[in-house]
Amino acid sequence: MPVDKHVGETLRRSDKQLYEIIESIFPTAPSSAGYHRGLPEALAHTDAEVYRLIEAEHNRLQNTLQLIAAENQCSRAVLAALGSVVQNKTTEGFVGSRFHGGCEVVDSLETLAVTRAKAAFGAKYANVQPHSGTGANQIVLTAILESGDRILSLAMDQGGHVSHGAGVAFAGRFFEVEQYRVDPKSFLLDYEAIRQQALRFRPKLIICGASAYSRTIDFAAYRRIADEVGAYLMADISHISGLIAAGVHPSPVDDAHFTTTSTYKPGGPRGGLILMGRDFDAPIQAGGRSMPLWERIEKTTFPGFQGTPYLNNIAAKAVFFREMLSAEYKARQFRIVENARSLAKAFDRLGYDILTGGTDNHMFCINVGRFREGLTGAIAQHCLEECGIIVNMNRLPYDPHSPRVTSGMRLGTPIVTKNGMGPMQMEAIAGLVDAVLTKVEPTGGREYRLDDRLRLETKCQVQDLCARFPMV
Ligand code: DSN
Repeated sequence: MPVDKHVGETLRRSDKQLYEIIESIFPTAPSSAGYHRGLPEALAHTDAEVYRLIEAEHNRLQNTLQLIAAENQCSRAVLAALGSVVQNKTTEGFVGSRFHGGCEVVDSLETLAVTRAKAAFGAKYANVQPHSGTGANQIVLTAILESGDRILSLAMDQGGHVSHGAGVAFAGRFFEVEQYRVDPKSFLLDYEAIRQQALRFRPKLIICGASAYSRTIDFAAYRRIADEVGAYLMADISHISGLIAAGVHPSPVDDAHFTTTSTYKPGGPRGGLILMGRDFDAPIQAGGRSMPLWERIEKTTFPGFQGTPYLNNIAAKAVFFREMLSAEYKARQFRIVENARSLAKAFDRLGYDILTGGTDNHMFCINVGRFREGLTGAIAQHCLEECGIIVNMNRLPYDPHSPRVTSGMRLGTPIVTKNGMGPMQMEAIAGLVDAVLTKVEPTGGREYRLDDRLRLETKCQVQDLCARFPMV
C-alpha cells in the first residue's frame, strides 16, 4: 500500500484543529471528493510513469537501511498537508500584510504554524516562511550584513555546513569569511581558540552549529565570545533541532540572536525556520531607520529574498510542530540518541575509529581509512549502498582526501529509530556494515571489488531486518 494512501483521512484524525479553523470559515466543499480526495490514485491514473517512480522510491526506502544523519521520515499527516489544495494559493508578505486577496485560510494556517513553532522551541519569534535551512541562513546573513562584512564560522571539512561560508556558496562569495577548526587531537570545538580568533578577526557575525559534529555544543560560550567582540550570533541547529525541542540538547534560542533550522531534518516537511529569543526586538539600523530585529528578518524574507511562501509547506510545518510538542516525539528523540550511542559502541567493539570516541546526539563519523588500508569514505558509501545500507561519505577534520573521496563515513539514527529499531538492531546493523567493509577490496580512491555472494546475502539480511520494522 502506498505510504501516503488516504492522506486526507490521516490529516483529519491527527490535526483536527486545522479542519476546525477551515470549516468555521467555509462550508465543506461539495465537490472535494472529485478534486482533493485519493491523491495518489489521481496520480496513478494521470501519470503512470511518475506514479511508478514514486512507488519505486517508497519500495527503496522500505527495503534499505536509511542511516544518513541529515535525513528523517515525516508522518503521513505531514505528507497529507503537503499534497493539499493549499498548494494552489499565492500570496506575498506576512499575516496582516498580504498582497493578494483570499488569504483568510492561509493566514490561519501560518498563524498556527508560528504559534506552534514558538511553543515547540520556547521562542519569542518564529518565521515559518523560509523555503529551506540554507535559505533561512541566507535571509539572516542578508538581513544583518552588508556585502564584504566579516563572518567567523566552522569550516565545512571540520563539520560545518556549506551555507556557513564555503567559498563555493553564497556566504563565501559575498562576505569576508574566516573559518575556525576543531582541535586537531580531540576533534572537539575549542572555545578558547575560537575566542582568540574572534578577537583577532573581529567578525560582525559568528555562526555556530554543524552538519557533522557529534558532541554537545556550548551555545552560551559562543554568545560570550560574540558579546566580547560585538558580533551577532547565529546558531544553525538543523541537525539537532529535534533533540533541542525535546530537551535532549541545550537550546540556543536565547543565547543566539538568530536560530535557524531546516524542518525536514527533525522529521517535518522540507523547508526552513528562523527563531528568535530574548533579542527578538533588539534594534537594528536599516534603510535609514531603526527597527526591531524580527521586522528586519521579515522585510528581508519578503521582498528581500523570497516571493510567495510555500503555503502547503507551511500547513505541513504546522502539523509537524504540533507533533514536536507530543510526548511520543520527545521520547523518540531520547531513543535516537540512545541508538546512536549503541551503534557507535558496536562499531567501537569491532575496532572502528569513531571521531571524538562516541556521540551525544543522533550521529557520528567513522574514520574508515584508519580501519583498513585503502578504504575510503567513497568506497564505503558505494559498496554499502550496493548491499542496501545507505550512508554518506564525509570529509573528516584534517582529511588528506578530497570531498569526492574522503576518509570518513557519517551515520545517523533518526529513521531507523522512527521505524521502531532499538539497541539490538543497532548491534545487527554494525555487524552487517562490518561484514561488507572487512571484505571489500579497494582498487582506487573510489573503485573497489565486492563479492557477488556477499552483496546478495547482505541485501537479503537488510531486507529481512527492514521488513520487521516497516515505515511509519
Ligand atoms: N546539511 C546536509 C547534510 O548534513 O547532509 C544536507 O542538507
